[in-house]
Amino acid sequence: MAKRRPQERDLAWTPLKTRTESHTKIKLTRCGKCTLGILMTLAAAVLIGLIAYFTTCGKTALYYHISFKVKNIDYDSRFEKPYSNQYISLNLKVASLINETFHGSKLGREFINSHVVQVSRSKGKALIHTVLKFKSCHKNNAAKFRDKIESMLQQKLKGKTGSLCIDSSTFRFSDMEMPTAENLLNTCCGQRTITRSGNKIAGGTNANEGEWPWQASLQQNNVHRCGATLISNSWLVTAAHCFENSKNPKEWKASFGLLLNDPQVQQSIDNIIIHDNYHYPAHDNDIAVVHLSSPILYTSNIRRVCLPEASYKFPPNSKAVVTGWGALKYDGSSPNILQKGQVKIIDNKICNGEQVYGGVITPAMLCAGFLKGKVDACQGDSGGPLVSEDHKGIWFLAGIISWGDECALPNKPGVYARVTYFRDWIKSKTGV
Ligand code: 4AZ
Repeated sequence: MAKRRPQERDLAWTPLKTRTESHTKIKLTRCGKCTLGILMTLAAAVLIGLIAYFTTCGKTALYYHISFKVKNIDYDSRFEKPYSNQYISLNLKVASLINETFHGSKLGREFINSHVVQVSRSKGKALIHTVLKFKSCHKNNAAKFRDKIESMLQQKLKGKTGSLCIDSSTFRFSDMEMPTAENLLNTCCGQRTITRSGNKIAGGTNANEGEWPWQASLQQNNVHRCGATLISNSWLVTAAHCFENSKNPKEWKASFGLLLNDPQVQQSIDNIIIHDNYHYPAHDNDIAVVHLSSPILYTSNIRRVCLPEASYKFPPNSKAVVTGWGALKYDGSSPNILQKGQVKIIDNKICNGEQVYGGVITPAMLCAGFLKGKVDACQGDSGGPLVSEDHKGIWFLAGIISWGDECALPNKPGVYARVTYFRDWIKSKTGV
C-alpha cells in the first residue's frame, strides 16, 4: 500500500519538537533540490562534453611513415612479394613491435594499425618502411600528438625490440597525407577487407563493396563491354576478344567499384596490348593487358589481385569464384550490382570429354563451373576474373573469362584463359 506524505495541516496535531524537525526536513529537502539541480546541470554539461568528444574523437585519421634498418635481417627480394612467407613473417614481427609500443599506453586506444609497405636494401640489410594509422581525438593538437608518437617510437626502437635488431640511428619519422597513406596501406595483393560469403552472374548473387576489389569494368564509349582485373596500380588483364570492335584506347575507360552506374573511380586508358597469337574468332590466346593513363590510388575497395607463379597448379575440384556484370542468363538482362558465383575448377581431361567440349580445350585454357550447370560466367563477363583463395586467405587470379557454350548449361562449363600459362607473357608486357 502507498505511504501518505505528512501534509502541512497535519502539523497542527504534532508536538513542537517534531514540528521543528519536520520544518528542518522540508528546508533540507529544498536545499537538496537546489544542490541536486546544480549537480544535474553540471552532469548534463559534462555528459554533453563527453558525447561531443567521443562523437568527433576518432573521426580524424592521422598517418605517419617510419623507416629503420634491421641489422640482423639480410635483404631478400622475396620481401617484394606480399604473399611470400618472408614478407608475411617480417610484417608480423614489425606489427607486434609497433603494437607493443602503443598497447597499454595513453595512445593505445588511438592506434589503429601498422603495415610494412616497402622493404629496401641498405648495405645488404633490410630497410623497413612502415605506415602507421591512428584515429585522433586531438584534432587541434596534432603537433603534440605527433611528437608523442615519435618519441614513444624512438624510445621503443632504442630498447628491447625482440627478434629485430634495429639500428636506431637510422630511424626516420614523417607525417603522411591520407590518400598517399591509404594507397600504401592497400598495395597488398589478393587481400580484401570484406569477406562475406554467399553465392548472380548466371546463378550467382550480389557482391558487397570491397569484396572483389580487383574487379574492373571495361567500357567502350561509356558502355560496359567486358570485365577486367587489376594486377598493379597501372595495369589490368582482360580478354583479347573484348577489343574486336575497337582497339583504340581513346574509346575505352575502366571503372572500379560495386555499381556500374555509380562507380567509385573511372580511369582513361592509354594502351591496349593484345596477344600476338590471338586470331578472332578462335579462342586461343584470348588475353590482353590494358594500361591506365595514370596510376590508380589503392583504397580498401580498390586493390590488386595476386598473380600465381607460372608453375602453380590450381587443383581440379578446388573452389574458385567468378565475378562480373554480365548477363544473369543467356541473352538475359544485365545487373547494375557486381555479381559473384562460386564454381569449381574442372580438370582439362574431363572438360575435353565427348559430352563436354570434345577435345577443343588446350593447355592454355582452364575450365570451371559444374557439369550440372547452374553457376557460370555469361555474356558481358568476358575478360573478368576467376579467382581462388590459398590456405592463407590470399586470392590469386586463376583464369580470365573467355568463352563457353551459352551459359550454365549442363556439360558446358565456362572456359577461361589459364593465367599460369600466360604468366611470363604478362610479365614481359607489364613488368608485373
Ligand atoms: C561472352 O559472350 C561469354 N558461359 C562469356 C562466358 C561464357 C559464355 C559467353 C561462359 O562474353
